[in-house]
Amino acid sequence: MEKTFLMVKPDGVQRNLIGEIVNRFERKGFQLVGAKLMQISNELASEHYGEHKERPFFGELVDFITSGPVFAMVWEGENVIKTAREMMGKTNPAEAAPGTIRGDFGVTVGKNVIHGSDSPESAEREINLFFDQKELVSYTKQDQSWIY
Ligand code: RTP
Ligand code: MG
Repeated sequence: MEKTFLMVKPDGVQRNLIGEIVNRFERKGFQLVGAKLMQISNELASEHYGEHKERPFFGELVDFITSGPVFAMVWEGENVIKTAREMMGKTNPAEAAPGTIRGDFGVTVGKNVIHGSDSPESAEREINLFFDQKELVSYTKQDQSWIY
């Protein structure tokens, strides 16, 4: 089953949006297979955002993503990579549609609440960068007749 890497950025954690964001993906029907609150090192940030290292905002991006804890997650489901990107909205919250996470909670492009992998290749790379295989728990939903 397809997996993606999603991360509540430091602004989202500071603004108490972890629950809101987890809730949206759970209610959509995706399955959480790994999650942790963590502090990103400079090395990990530079590796994660390596594709942007020549861009003028790279320094700011690394400073911001290492400025406080993030909530790193792996989610599983059919077409989850693309659908999660759609649920996040456009990179610049000013252009993100209402109803999307960035459209509902973001204001500026530098602090846009959430990260999500943008392709199958980046999903695999980012999952392996942030998680050990043993931290991921894939499971089948059980017969729920015992839950009331
Ligand atoms: P992300 O990687 O964080 O999920 O965001 P994204 O794919 O939607 O956007 P991307 O092009 O990968 O940019 C990575 C992050 O860099 C910041 N950014 N700042 N100042 C600027 O013009 C600018 N442009 C991009 C954003 O925080 C973006 O999420
Ligand atoms: Mg990106």
